Amino acid sequence: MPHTLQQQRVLAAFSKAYGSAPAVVAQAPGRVNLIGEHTDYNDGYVLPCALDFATLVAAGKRDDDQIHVVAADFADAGDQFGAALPIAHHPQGGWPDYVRGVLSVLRAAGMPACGVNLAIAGNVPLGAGLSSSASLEVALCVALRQLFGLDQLDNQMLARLAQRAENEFVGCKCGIMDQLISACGQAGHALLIDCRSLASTPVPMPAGVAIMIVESKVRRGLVDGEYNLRRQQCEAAALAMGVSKLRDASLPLLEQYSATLDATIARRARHIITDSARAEQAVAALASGNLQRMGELMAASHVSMRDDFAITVPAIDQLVALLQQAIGPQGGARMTGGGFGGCAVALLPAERVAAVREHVLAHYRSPEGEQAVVHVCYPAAGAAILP
Ligand code: GAF
Repeated sequence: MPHTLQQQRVLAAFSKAYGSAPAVVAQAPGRVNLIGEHTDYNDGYVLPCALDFATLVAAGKRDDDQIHVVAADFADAGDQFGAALPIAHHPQGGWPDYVRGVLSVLRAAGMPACGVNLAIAGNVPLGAGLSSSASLEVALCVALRQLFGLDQLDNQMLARLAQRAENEFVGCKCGIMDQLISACGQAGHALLIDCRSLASTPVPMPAGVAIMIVESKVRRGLVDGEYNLRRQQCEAAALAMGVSKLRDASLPLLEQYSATLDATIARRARHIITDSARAEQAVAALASGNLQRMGELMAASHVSMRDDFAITVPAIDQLVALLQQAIGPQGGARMTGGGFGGCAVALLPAERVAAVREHVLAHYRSPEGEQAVVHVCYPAAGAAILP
């Protein structure tokens, strides 16, 4: 049982707050995306893995119609609100709005107006771009589905509801990748997800290949505004080229519009078209264990995020360059996630991990002078009820 410590923490927080044991404990993992960034809301391809870091939610029914929440990772900070719709935002925003958002969409999807006690604990690094918020949303959905027997909601539907909570309640217009991989991840595999149909193809991680995640410690400030702006720019590009989503565009089509498209909008579109194609191409590279090809695709993806999509920052560029230098031709590295800080992901032969880790710890410093934090991860299974 990989989450024993987190399970103990969430059970302790629940019993301290409510004086009883929960009826249900659910877990949902964070994620790392190997390649295909910002392609999800353009109906393109992504290639993420669920991580062996997770958020756990303990839940039990109450006799009234109030929702009570405690968060062990925020010094047992709490929130309380009524289950009756409409559910209002928390006056200070922050993590309570993810809980309120999920309750709001679940109530609309058939959850009764019954009170619930909730406790939350986890070990997904917060604010590092590893989808701690999606893992919280999905863990809440899975716990409440079980508590109220909402069996008509399959994992894909839960992922959609969690995404809706973030889009409509929290206000980040994210795509489906983070919630879907958290709900549907498969141990030992990345998933190639077609974000139009939501069909996913499991891609086994080749034996002897390590996934390294390196936290840059660059704080991701004002990210939602930039994220939503990228989404608007992609929509503008699709509209200008007469397609419903950039998934339906191509480099030749982009070329046809080169004289009339705004240069920034054209670069945003080029990133989406090429990175979605790279996600598809990465499947063959991984399947044949071709780390050199995978490294080339990851390097091209990083350049595209830096120059065309403009979502990297100098410290992340430096971190990725250090990783690429230390890894050499057998493997590669790129920024992963929404951008403007967060983490780099690297794929490399397992026997190179110690040397690469040492190189990065010795040579990288964030703008505030912090060392990187290095994790070696194993692709985990998606969300589940814990025994
Ligand atoms: C964030 C979003 F939540 C995802 O939907 C995705 O767009 C990602 O950024 C970039 O690939 O994690």
